Amino acid sequence: MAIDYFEHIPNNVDLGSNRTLQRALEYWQPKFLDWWREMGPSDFAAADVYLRTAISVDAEGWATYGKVKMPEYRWGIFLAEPEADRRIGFGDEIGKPVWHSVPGEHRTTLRRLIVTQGDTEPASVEQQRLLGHSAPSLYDLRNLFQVNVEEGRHLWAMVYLLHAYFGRDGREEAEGLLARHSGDADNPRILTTFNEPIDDWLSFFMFTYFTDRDGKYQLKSLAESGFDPLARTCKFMLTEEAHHMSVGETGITRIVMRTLELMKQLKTEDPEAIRRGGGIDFPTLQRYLNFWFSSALDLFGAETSSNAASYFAAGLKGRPDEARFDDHVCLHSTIQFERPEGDTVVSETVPMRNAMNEVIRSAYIRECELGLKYANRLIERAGYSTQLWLPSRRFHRSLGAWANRFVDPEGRFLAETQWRARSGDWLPTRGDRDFVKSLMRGVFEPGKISGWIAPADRGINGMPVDYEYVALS
Ligand code: BYC
Ligand code: FE
Ligand code: FE
Repeated sequence: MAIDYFEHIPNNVDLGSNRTLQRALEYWQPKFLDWWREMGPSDFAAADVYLRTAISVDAEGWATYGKVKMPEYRWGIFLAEPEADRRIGFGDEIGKPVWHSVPGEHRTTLRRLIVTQGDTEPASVEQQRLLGHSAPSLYDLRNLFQVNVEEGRHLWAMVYLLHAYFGRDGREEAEGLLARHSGDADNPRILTTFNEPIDDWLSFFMFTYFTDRDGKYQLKSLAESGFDPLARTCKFMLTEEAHHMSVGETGITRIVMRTLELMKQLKTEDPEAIRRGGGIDFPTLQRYLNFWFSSALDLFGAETSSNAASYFAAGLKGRPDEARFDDHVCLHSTIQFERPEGDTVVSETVPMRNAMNEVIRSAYIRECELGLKYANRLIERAGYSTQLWLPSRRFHRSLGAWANRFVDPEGRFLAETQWRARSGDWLPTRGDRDFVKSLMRGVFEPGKISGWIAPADRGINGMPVDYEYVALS
C-alpha cells in the first residue's frame, strides 16, 4: 500500500526520504489500525469527533482542531526541536555530547525503557475501551476520545524510536506492543496499573489525574535522556499530557461540585442520602482516590533500585527538571528513608543514585497534593469539613519496601485481620463499584449532562460547552 507520508502521517522526522523507516511503518501501520478497531474505543468508529491533531510542533500546528472519525485520525510522529550542541546533563558521562544514535553498550537498557513506556500507551486505550457508552456528556465523550487518540500517538512515538533506531529487534518489540493486552491472563501489559479495569468514569478521572501524571513525571525523566531522539520525543509528548491531567482534575472537581449541590439541596451529608439523590458521596470518592493513587505510586518502581542507579549513571534517565538540582552526578550523596522491618519502621541510608525512583515519586506526590487544593477549597467554602486527601505512601502498595504490608491510610501498621476488617472503609468495595456503575448511563444530547457531575465551566478551543463535540451517526 502506498502511503502519502506527509498527508497520512504528519511528521517532522523527514519520513518521506527514509525508505527503511517507511518500509517498517508500512508493515506496522495496518496492524496498528487493526488493533485500534479491535481494542480501541468500541462502536464509535463512525462518529465525527471534535479532536485536536498535531500537524507540526510549532505554536499553531501542534493543536489543530476539527471533526474527525477516529480511525481516520492522523497519528503523527513529532520530536521537539533539537537543541544545538546539547550535552548529557547528569551521571557518569555528564558534559559529553548527547547521542544521536544508540550507543551499543546501552542498547538493551534503552530498548527496555522505550518498550516499558510504549506499553502503557495502548494499554490505557484498551482499559478505557468501553467507557464511551456511559459518557456523562458529549463534552466528556470528546475528551475521552482525545485522550485515547493521543495515547495512540504516544504509541506511535515509541514505535518510531524502535523502528528507526533498533533494527530487527525494534520491529519485534513494536509488534509486541500490539500483542500484549491490558488484563490479558496470558500476555498482560508490563506494569500493574495498566492491567486494572477502568470501567466507570470515576475511575477514568482518577486515572487521568493520577496515572497520566505518573506519565508526566516519567516523560520528564526521559526528556532528560542523553539519547537525544528519546529526549526530544518525550518533550513533545508532554505538551499533550497537560490536557489529560486536566481532564482528570476538572472531572474530580466537577463531581465534587455536583455532590456539594446535592448536599445543599438535600440538607444532609449522609452518604446514603447523596447516593439516593444520584450523586457520588465523598467517602466513595476518597476510596477511589486511595486506590488509584496507591496504584500509581507503584509505577515509580522500588525505593532502592539498582536499575534506577544504572539508568542515571549511564545518562539514560534523569530526574524531572534535572537542571534544577545542584548535583548532577550524585556519586557521594545519600538519602534517608523509612522502611518496615517486622512491625517497626527503621531508617535506612541509601546512595542517591539507587534512590532515584523514590526521589521522582516524592516530587510526584507533592504535585498530586496541589491539585486537590481547589476541590478542597470548594468543599470548605460550602461550609463542610470533609477534605479529600492523599493516603500515606505506605498504604496499599504492591511493590517496593511497603509491598503487602498492612498499613492504614495514615501509615500505621495494623494486624492483617484488623486491616481486612477495615479495608472496605479505604478501598472501593464491590458495593461501591456496583453503585458507581449504576450511575453511568450515556448522555448524548448536546448540552445535557448526567446527574452525578456538574457541567464543565468552559468548552474546548473556545467552543461553547453545549457544542456538539461528537456527532453520532
Ligand atoms: N508493575 O528496579 P525496580 C504513562 C518491575 S505512565 C510491574 O524497582 P525499575 C501513561 C521492574 O521492571 C509512565 N512491574 O524498578 C499514563 C523490575 O523488573 P526486573 C510509564 C514493575 O526497573 C497514563 C522490577 O519490577 N513510563 O506514560 O527502576 C496513560 C524491579 O523494579 C513495576 C515508564 O514507566 C510495576 N508498576 O522500573 C498512558 C517509564 N515497576 O528488572 C500512559 C519507563 C517496576 O526485576 N520505565 N516493575 O525484571 C521506567 O523508567 C522504569 O522501568 C520504571 C521502574 C519506572 C517502571
Ligand atoms: Fe501517553
Ligand atoms: Fe496521557
